Formats: sequence, C-alpha cells, structure tokens
Amino acid sequence: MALAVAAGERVRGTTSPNPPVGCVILDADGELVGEGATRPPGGAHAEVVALAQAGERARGGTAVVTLEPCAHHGRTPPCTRALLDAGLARVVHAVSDPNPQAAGGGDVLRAAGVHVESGLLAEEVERGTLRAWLHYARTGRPHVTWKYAATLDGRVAAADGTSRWISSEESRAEVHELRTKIDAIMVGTGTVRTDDPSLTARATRSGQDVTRQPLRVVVGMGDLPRGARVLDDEAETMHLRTHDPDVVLGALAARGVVDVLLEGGPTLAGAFAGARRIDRVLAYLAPKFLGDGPSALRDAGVSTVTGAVALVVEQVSMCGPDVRVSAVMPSGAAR
Ligand code: AOF
Ligand code: ZN
Repeated sequence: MALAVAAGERVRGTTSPNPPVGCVILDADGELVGEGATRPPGGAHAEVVALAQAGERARGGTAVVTLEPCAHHGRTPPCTRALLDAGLARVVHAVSDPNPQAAGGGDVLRAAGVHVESGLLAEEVERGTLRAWLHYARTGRPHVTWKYAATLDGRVAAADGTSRWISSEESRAEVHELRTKIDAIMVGTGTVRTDDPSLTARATRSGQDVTRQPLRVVVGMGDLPRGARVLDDEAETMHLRTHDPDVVLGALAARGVVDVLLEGGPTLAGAFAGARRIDRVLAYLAPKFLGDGPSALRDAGVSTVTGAVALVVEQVSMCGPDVRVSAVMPSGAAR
C-alpha cells in the first residue's frame, strides 16, 4: 500500500477532477508485477494502468489500491470489470469511494468471489494523498489550504508594507514544489496590486521542469493593474469579481478544481476563515520580529476569545531556519 500511495503521489496535480489513485499488482506468489496511477481526466484509472503492466501474471494475484475500485461506466469502463477479467483473487483498498456514481466496487468484487479487504493505511490516505479529493467528493467544494509566511510575532509585512522576503529560501522553494501539486493558486486583488506576484510554479529544488502550471485565481471587485504579472502568458488566470467564498468555490468546482492554495492576503484569507472555508493551514514562521505591520489574517468575524477558530495541529517541522506548521479543521467542522 505504501508503494500504491507513492505511485498516486507522483501524479497528484495532474488528475483533477479525478483522484490521484495509485495501484500495485502482486502475482500469486506475492511478487510485484505491476504499478500504476490515474492518468489525466478521460484517461485510464490506476488499476487499468497497473494491470496492463502485469499482463497474464496478474491471474490469481492481488491488487492493492488507495481507493475502492470503481464499479461504474464513466469516461472509462469499470475497474471492477478489468480486475475480474484479469483474474485477481484478492483486492485490498485503503478508503471507500464516496462518489455515489462510482461506489460499490468492493461489493461487486465480493459478489464475484474476490477476497476484498479495506482500511489498510486508510488514515494516512485520508489525511494525505486523497485528502483534497475526498473533501471535494463529500462536500462538492474544492479543498482550501491557506498558506502564509509570517514572523514569530505574526506579521506578514513590515509597517511600510514591504514583505519580501519574510520566509527563508528553503521555505520558498518548498512552496514552489507545492504549487506543482495543486490545481489553483488564489490571491486577492490587493495582493496583486501590492506584491505583483507571478503565482507560477518554479520547481527550484528538484531542478525538474514544470510541465503544468496551476490556474491563477484573483478574487475581488477591483480591476487588475495593466501589466500585472498574473496577466502574462505563463499560466491561465481567472479574475472573479466577488467577495463571497462560496461563489468562488462554486466557480472553481465547476471547472474541476479540487485542490486550492490560498496565498493571501489577510483580507481574502479573513473572508475564507470567517466563512469556515479554510480546510488546512500551512504556516511558515520565520524566527524574526517586526513589531508592527499587518497580521496574517484580518477580520475573520471573531470578536471574542471564545469565538476563536480552533484547529488541530497535524505536523510541525523545520524548513531551513523556519518552523512549518500544518493544521487542519477538526474533522466534520466545515461540512
Ligand atoms: C478507480 N481508479 O484510478 C480512479 C477512480 O470519469 P471517470 O470514468 O474517470 O471516473 C471518475 C470517478 O472514478 C471519480 O470520481 C472517482 O469516483 C473514481 N476514480 N476510481 O477505480 C482510479 N481515479
Ligand atoms: Zn476505476
């Protein structure tokens, strides 16, 4: 299953609105004979890719897959059919498919005499590789990660408005890698005016070419300055003239966006936090003080301490000299 998770991870960012599923095939003796991951939308599912590699050696073997195999005829034929045709004896999956159209694959396989097990590494898959897609499949809304870089005293810019660079080079490189794995990057018109960010993914650490750029999304009523970097040809840009987070998320879901990175600024992040539409927070905290200047979040609709938005810390690690904190909404909080 760890290999299946890794296979799925390699295609994360290329499959939306489909999930980045991974699959491995073991032959009857337990030898690894096939591995695959979901192809871009309209293309083969993970099981089909892995079965093609395994060929006849799949007969009597085991398929290990991060998501329950689909039982439906969507843009591609059902994976249950492909698994049965290949003569698999056993199927192990991590999580069930919440998509009502595709669900029920486990039962279909069981009814056909296949030994089916579910739940292996389920928590890891739920929290990691399929987190955004499961959220999207269950709520109909894209998953939102709010990412910011602040000083230890919580400032995202100095008193004079300057903000380059709060976090370290290591942290910035990590964010660029992250951008290659998500569907869209979102900022407010204020950030475009003050920072003129390009919002493109430039994979600096691995040195790999970035073949696909996330959609750039700018939210707000104001016009974009002529010549703004987000208007260049490096990637597609969508300007949504609204302040309503649910209108934004509805427009993105309609385009098949599953996983969104909200990169600022404090006003837009505040609107999303106030509407309880932030699902995960990724904070890069630089060991510095500024003493003054804007804080990461503005006006989240909280006026008293008992109204604080509570999160659960999922991971704390170092990124160069900075502390990286990943925190999520308690499960079920933002349904
Ligand atoms: C699987 N294996 O690798 C993936 C699955 O439009 P389609 O035909 O591609 O079907 C998309 C749905 O299939 C998607 O919403 C999800 O429920 C499931 N994805 N299932 O067995 C895969 N990517
Ligand atoms: Zn399938």
